[in-house]
Amino acid sequence: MDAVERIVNRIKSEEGRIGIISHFDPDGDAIGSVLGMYNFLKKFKSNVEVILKDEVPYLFKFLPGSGEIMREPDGFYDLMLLLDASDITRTGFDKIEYGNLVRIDHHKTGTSYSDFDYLSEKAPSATVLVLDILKRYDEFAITREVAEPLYAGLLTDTGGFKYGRDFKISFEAALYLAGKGIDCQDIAQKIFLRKKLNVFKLLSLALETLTVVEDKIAYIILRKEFFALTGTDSSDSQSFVTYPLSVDDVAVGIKFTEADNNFWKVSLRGKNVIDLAEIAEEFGGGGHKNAAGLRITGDEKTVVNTVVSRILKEFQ
Ligand SMILES: [Mn+2]
Repeated sequence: MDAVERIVNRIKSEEGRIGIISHFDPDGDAIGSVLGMYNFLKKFKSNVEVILKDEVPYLFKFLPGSGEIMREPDGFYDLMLLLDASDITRTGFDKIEYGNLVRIDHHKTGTSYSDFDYLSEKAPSATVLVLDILKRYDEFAITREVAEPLYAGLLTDTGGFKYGRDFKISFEAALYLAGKGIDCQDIAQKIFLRKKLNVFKLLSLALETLTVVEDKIAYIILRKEFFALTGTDSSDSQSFVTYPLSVDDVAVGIKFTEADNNFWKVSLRGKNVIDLAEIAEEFGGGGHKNAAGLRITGDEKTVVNTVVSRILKEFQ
């Protein structure tokens, strides 16, 4: 029995409460994974819940089921499915009660929880791993409202099919999902072409901070005041790290976001030159080779200097 079959049997045999959960600050893949799984399992189980700590960003609210997401766990879950998250602490909840925890994820780093875990860092998105499981469970139940969130996760984690380790996996999954009645153009338009004007005002402030270091690293800084000035929040800047990464010759793009006074969220994106997951891990973060994140405390200058000089070391 392979991992996919083990996990399918585990879910099928569960007669109690099933929880589906992912990381805080959810991105397209986190939301796509939990909603794809949820919309599918609802067809077979009466006791399934989906839980995310933070609100679904505006751009993903069109995904079917997004209005049914709970904002905190409610009691004991016999089976908890942790999707697109390297560790249960990434859910952002202090206390979650469960009998069995199963992790389905494509992050390079993280914790293994059970014999039913399905982990593959080759997968371009966690939604592709969810798709593997649902195909084996019952292909005929992969309807449009299941396929749409799964496609959204694949589309966003690959940056619109720009990033990935094995594009064959991405395109095969995309082709399969496109055959399930979804409108790929409409989904792409809704996710990439619906920015509010104040998001551009935020971007304009962020781009004023764009700095290139030794033609290898470029970064932008999102100060707390920028969000207040433009009436935005950090979820509006999820894709901004693409701008420093887009600078010619630069190998690493960084986005520093001030979450609270002296508390920073740092996003790292790469062009397949150095392993950013390893660097993020040194700071207690994690991720993938070309897309990783970490959190760090300090004043702006110190934080920027610490992260930039650590990455620069990789080029010496
Ligand atoms: Mn992901």
